[in-house]
Amino acid sequence: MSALLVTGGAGFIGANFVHHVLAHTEHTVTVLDKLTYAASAASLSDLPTDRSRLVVGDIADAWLVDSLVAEHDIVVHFAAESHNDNSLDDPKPFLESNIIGTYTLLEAVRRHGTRFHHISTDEVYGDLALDDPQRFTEETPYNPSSPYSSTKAGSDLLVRAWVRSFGINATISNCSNNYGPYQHVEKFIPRQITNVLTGVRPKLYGAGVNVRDWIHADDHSSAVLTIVERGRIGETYLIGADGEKNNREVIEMILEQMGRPADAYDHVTDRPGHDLRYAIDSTKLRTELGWEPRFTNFAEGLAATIDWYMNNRDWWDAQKAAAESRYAAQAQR
Ligand code: NAD
Ligand code: TDX
Repeated sequence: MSALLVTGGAGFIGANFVHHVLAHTEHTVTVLDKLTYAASAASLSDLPTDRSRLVVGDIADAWLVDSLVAEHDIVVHFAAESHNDNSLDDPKPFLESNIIGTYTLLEAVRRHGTRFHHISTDEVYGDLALDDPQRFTEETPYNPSSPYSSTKAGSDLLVRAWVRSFGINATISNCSNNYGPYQHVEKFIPRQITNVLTGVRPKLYGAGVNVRDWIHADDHSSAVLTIVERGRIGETYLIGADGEKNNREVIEMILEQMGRPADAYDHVTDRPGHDLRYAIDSTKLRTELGWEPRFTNFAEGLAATIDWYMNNRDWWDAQKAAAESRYAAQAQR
C-alpha cells in the first residue's frame, strides 16, 4: 500500500486514473489540482473519503508542492494545459503549467527522493503520413508541432535530464488519444456527442482525414499503474491500443449510434498546423511489462461513452456553453 499524489486528478484522465486506483488497489490518493476551466470536482464526488482527498492548488507553487511531496510515496503527474486549440490562442498558460509546473515537481521529488511518473502524449513525436507503415516507438525523434505539444516535449526532456543529472526515480509514458467518461466537452468526441444532444450539427475540421489512435481512458489508467508498479526507472513507455480511425469515421459512428443520418455534420475551418496522423507501437510495454488493453472494441467503448454523456448531463451542461463560446472566438471552429 502506497500514498499516491496525483496531479491533475480532477481532469479527464486523472479522474479516470483515481477511480481505477481506488477500485483496483489498496493505495491512498491525494489529488493536487488547480481546478482550471478543464477540471471538474464532480468527477471525484463519489470517492471513498477515507482513502482520497482533493487539495486545490497549483503545481507551480513550490512551497505547496514540496510539503505534499514530502508526505507521499509516489507522484503521478497528469496536470497540464491539454487542449491544442487553446494553445494556438494563448500559449502562456501552457508554458506555466506544463514547463514550470513540471520543473517545480521535479525539484521536489529530487529533494525527497520520491518515485515520479510523468504522463505525456504521442504528440511529442509530431505526425506521420497517412500511408507510412511505421508507427511511433520509444526511439522516434521528438518533432512537436503545436504550442501544446512543444511544452509537453519540453516537460519530457526536463524529466529525462533530472533522471540523468540528478538520478531521480522517474518513468515517462506517452499515450495516444483517450476517450471515455469525464472528458471535457471541448475535445473532439464529447464535443460531437454533446452537439448532437443539444441539437447542433457536429463539426469536422477540414476534410476530416486526420487519423487519431484511440484508447479508452481506463486502459490508459491500467497501463500507468503497471508502469508505476513495475516500470524500469529512467525508461519511457509508449501506451496505445491499436485504435487508428480517421475523424470522419468517428463522427459518422457517433451519428449512427445516436440515430442520426451519418452525413448530418458540417466541415469547418481546419486547425492551423493540424497533425495528420498519430499511431503508437506499444510493443515495449506489452512485452516487457505484460500490459494489454481491455477495451479492444472501439464501437462498444464509444457506445458506452455516448451513454455516459446522455446520463450525466448535469456534469457537462455548464461547461458546454463556455467551451462553445471559446470556439466561436477562435476562427469559426
Ligand atoms: P484535462 O485538461 O482534462 O485535465 C488537466 C487537469 O490538470 C485539470 O484538472 C486542471 O485543473 C489541472 N491543471 C492544469 N494546470 C494545473 C496546474 N498548474 N496546477 C494544478 N493543476 C493543474 O487533461 P487530460 O486530457 O486529462 O490530460 C491529462 C494528461 O494526460 C496531460 O498531461 C496530457 O498532456 C496527457 N495526455 C492526454 C491525452 C488525451 O487524449 N487527452 C493523451 C495523452 C496524454
Ligand atoms: O470539433 C472538433 N472537430 C475536429 O475535427 C475538434 C474539437 C477536433 N477535431 C479534430 C482535431 C483532431 O484531429 O479531432 C481530432 C481530435 O482533436 P482533439 O480532441 O482536440 O485532440 P488532439 O488535438 O488529437 O489531442 C488530444 O490527444 C493528444 C488531446 O487533447 C491531447 O491532450 C493529447 O496529448
